[in-house]
Parts: sequence; structure tokens; C-alpha cells
Amino acid sequence: MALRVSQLKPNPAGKDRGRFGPLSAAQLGAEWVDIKNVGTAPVGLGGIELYHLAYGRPGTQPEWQKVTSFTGSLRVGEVLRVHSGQTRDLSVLHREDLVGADYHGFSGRDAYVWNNAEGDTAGLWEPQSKTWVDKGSYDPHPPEGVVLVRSGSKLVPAGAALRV
Ligand SMILES: [Ca+2]
Repeated sequence: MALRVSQLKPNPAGKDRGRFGPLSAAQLGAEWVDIKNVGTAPVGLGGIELYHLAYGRPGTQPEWQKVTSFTGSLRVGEVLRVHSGQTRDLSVLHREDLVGADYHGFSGRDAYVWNNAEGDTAGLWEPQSKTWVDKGSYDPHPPEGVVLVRSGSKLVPAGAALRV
């Protein structure tokens, strides 16, 4: 299948502000992952699920945790961006978090999804065939405010991708 985890912003800038009050919808929504149709035909998203690695107690292995599932379809080259947070009007998001995607969805929970300290893997799972459609991983401590781009099986800062 031609779906690919193409970009991910795991550590939005200015997150610390949440410590002094409720997390704003814009702050949560500034953490996001892009799923792109990199193939040559439209791809249905129904039945596809998005997962990430959840870390429990120190020393234990991380476990796959479902983030959300999808409906609809992507035409060739189209991008669906999944923002962290409950489903809200897109007007609450920063403009920089809206550009570059054709469709926007939400994780459905008011909590950050993507790990900072441990790194993480975004996985697209197809339950029917019990296969991973795609997986992209990033290293611990991604830079604040940086959009990671795909380079092989990794998601890396754009400058690092150019050096590969
Ligand atoms: Ca994060």
C-alpha cells in the first residue's frame, strides 16, 4: 500500500507554557503527523489505524498504543495531518500547522501523543491483513519546533536528511 508516514512534529515550540495553565488547543495541535499517499492511485484509509510506542515503567519494553483510526481516502500526493487533541475547528490551530496538508484530523484526546525523551515510532497498521503498512521512527529528544522529514525508515530534521 502506498501510504507513508511522511512528516512528524513531535516537540512543538513553547510547550512549557502548558505548565502554567491548561494546554491550549493550538499547542496540542502543533504536535502532528503527516500521512501521505506516495503511490500512483487513490488509497482508501478505511480500516487503517495509527499507532505509536508507549513507554511504561523504566526498564520495561514499550508497547504499541493506538492513536486513532481513519476513514475516507487520499488521492495521489495528498496528505492527511493528524493533530494531537480533541476534534475542534481548524481555526484554533496556528497557521504554520495548517499549511502543507490537504486534510486535517485529530487524535481525539487532549494529550500529547509523540514521545520526546524516548523517541517514538509512527506505525500504520492494517488489522484485516495484520500487517504494518508503514513505520517511521525518530530518535530521542527531537529538537523543539522542528518538523521531522522521512529519510529511509527514519524521521529526521530536514537538514540531517540532506546529509544522508
Ligand atoms: Ca511530544
